[in-house]
Amino acid sequence: MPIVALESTVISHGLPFPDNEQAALRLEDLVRTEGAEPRTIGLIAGSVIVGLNEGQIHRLATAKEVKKVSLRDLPVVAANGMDGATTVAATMHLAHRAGIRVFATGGIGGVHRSVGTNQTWDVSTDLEALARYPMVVVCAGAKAILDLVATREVLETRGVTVVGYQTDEMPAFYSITSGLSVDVRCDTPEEVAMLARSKDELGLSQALLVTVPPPAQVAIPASEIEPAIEVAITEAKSNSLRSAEVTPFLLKRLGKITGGRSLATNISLLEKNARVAAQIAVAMATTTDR
Ligand code: PSU
Ligand code: MN
Repeated sequence: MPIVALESTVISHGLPFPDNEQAALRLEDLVRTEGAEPRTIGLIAGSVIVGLNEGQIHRLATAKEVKKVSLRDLPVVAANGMDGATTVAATMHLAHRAGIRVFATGGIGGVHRSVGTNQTWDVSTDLEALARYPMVVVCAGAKAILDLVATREVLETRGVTVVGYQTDEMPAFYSITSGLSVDVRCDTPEEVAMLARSKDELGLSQALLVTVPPPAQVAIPASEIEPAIEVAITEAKSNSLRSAEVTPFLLKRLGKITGGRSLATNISLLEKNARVAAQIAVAMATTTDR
């Protein structure tokens, strides 16, 4: 059966209420429309749920005390019976463990920008997970708040094959272009399925990272979003934010600074990615049968 995993950090920490709950349910509907089964992943009272129900999605969209859960947090949240929203890294771990091969998100985490001449060493565990779990991960590239050049380099170092889906260039989350290369272009779900199959047959542990440009009607050129990103990063710095707080803070501030424009783009690209992931899952289910 074609299945698409979906993450929950974007619900609890990436989008504001009520957009987060609506988007989460809509992503599931879009996956079903394309003929696949959605499995939104998270933790409820310490239990891992692969396929949250509507009530559980509501809980993660509204509850105050939902921990952002990356790999290192998984045992802590599980052992302490807490609610947790899983990042790309933690979702990949749990989805892979459940035998799911395709996963859709918005933008992956990556290398955060240096502050002045200071390398912060804030590098998302998402990059580690992409090197470790052999899944197909569908995204709009890495989040634009990051150092995209450095993020691209780490993907290369860790042996992650980056696919441009109907593009020759890696998208930059809100923007269609980034100036960054992809390793290969695929124009159809079937091409991605074939590539995923060769990767698996070669015994590679890495994910196939399928990068999908945001829809043209809502994409924001880098020149327009960059000033807002710089303002948000300066604010994060003066608030001495660290670690897991940084990304949610920046996304929230960008939404405010752009008057909701970045939020609308974020939701649209999540929707597009969910559809493409479902189409790939369907293609993978049919090609393996042959
Ligand atoms: N994509 C979005 N919004 C998000 C995220 C992805 O459109 O909020 C989340 C993912 O869960 C990703 C996390 O794993 O942001 C990255 O967090 P960090 O930089 O702290 O690793
Ligand atoms: Mn981090």
